[in-house]
Amino acid sequence: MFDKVLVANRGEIAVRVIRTLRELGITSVAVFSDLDRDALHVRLADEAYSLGGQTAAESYLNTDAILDVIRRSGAQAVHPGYGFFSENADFARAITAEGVKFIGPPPEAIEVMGDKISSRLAAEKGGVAGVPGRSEVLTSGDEVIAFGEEFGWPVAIKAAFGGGGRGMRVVPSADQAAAALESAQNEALKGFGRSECYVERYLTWPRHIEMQVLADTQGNTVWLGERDCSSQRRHQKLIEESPAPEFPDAVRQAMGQAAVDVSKACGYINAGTVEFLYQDGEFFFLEMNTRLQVEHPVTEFVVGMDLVELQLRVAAGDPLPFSQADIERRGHAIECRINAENPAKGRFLPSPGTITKFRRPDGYATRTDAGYDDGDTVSQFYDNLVAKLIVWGQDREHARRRMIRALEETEIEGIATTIPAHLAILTHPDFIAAKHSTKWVEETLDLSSVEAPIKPAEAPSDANGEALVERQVDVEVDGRRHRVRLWVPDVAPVVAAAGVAAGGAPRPRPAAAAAGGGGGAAGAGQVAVPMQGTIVKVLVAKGDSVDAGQPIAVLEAMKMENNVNADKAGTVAEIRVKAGDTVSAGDVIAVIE
Ligand code: MV4
Repeated sequence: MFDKVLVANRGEIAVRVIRTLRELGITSVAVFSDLDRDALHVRLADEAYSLGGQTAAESYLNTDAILDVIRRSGAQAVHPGYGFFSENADFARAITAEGVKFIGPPPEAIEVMGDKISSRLAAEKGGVAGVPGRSEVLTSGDEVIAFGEEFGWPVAIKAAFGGGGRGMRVVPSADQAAAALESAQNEALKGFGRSECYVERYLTWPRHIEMQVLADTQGNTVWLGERDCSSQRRHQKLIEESPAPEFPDAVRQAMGQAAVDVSKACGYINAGTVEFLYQDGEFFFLEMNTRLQVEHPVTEFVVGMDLVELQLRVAAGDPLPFSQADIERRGHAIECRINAENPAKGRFLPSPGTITKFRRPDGYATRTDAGYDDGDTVSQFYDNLVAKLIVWGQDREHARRRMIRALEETEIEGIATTIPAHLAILTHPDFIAAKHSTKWVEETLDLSSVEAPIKPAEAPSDANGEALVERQVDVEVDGRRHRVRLWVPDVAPVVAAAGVAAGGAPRPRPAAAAAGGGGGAAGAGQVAVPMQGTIVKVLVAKGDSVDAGQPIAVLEAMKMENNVNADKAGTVAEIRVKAGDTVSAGDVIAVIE
């Protein structure tokens, strides 16, 4: 086994890997960007080295900086986590060339599975059916039409080097084929640097079920169990569970064997996940993820294993300590991804900022994998996953109720989170009855009444037009404790600032933008940004007259653009930012008189 392992990641997954390293007595080496100098993964690691830089490209994706830390620290292996270098064959080769182990699959397997056409071919070689389609690069709209005429409409055009649904086009009929192919190719070229696309039959109401596999260097490959990841929106998973509900054991066994066959067909070693679409009792190979996934803890709970420990063991050359027949699955596990996003009205707007309070849930079979603690800042430059809540129960209903209890117990202040959306999903009759598919959150679930967790949907003001902020106060009435919400004048700006800022979702709502101003200046002409981000564009100039609610600037945070609006009508007296400037929650960017 290794003595020292470098974790080339940040946030909850770095924390999760560091914990197992500690348990195994292996020295952990963290790396960090300038923004993460005091991050939780850095605080928990045995050693930590600066990579410099702020953005992912400048820090966690800086190969030279990481190679330099490997040399200086003397680490014998690198755990890449997910994202960043986890599916980068060149990085795996670069560290292998230095005699350092990549804790993941061989680079050749990463490459085969990174190209969706070659991964379809690998599955075919393993005798596993993909969604009916053509494993060839499309060269004309006519080929799409020929396929649609033969297999029926709609069809899906997908980017060969894409994944995660980006670059996918659903084509309902022949007349739209040529235009859809062209736009898919353009998006693929822009997003992935490669324009190749292929065509498949489009399944209209599938469930997304994925199978965890594990392979050692002695030729043993096993499947551990499936995860149902059908609760998602815009291809971002919200809730995952295992076992998949209403999933016959005969299908599970067949899917497990299919996942093993696909893995063997590409020479897979280490932990991996084979994704399938499941519809009308049939499953089809979709793609293989050649990394440890975000949702791996639900499998850990059900099989009672530490997947990171097993990754380390097989990377060190040890055989798997069990065979397929030894693997038992017990009970049911559910994971909720707590993102720094405001789910109000189903919009899921990014909500970076400082976490002023974080109370984790506790209790039986309740696990929190968080990348942050109280006082830590969720930066606009990285993933907005703050924490994962994972619970186990003896069956699905016990796990569901335990998750609701755990979510209700969780207190996060200073940023908005997806917790209200999770509660809406977990208490919905369709989820309870397991009638949800991949489209359910977006097409059926009604989140219109979900409110921002920190701040009311409208920032109210009193009769004098003075800004009000929300406060929670505990009162006792006849000995019974009640929590009440009060909207009061903002007399304690330092405490109020972060909470109000995070709830201040940007939309044409006069008081909202300025409510982030920390100084309680709503309606006073101090236009403040509601969240940390980068100014993309300034839309007005000094001397312009503006209406209340008129956009003043465009702010980008976590890859989404948001308008920052005038809090009152008047004349622009001052503009304090220009395109490219980085701003913090509450910064005043313009003054209106
Ligand atoms: C599909 C599909 C239906 N038919 N392919 C989206 C993510 C990417 N991994 C593949 N995706 C899909 N491919 C065919 N032929 C529906 C989806 C899909 C989906 C898949 C998994 C999880 C969520 C999804 C949400 C929308 C569409």
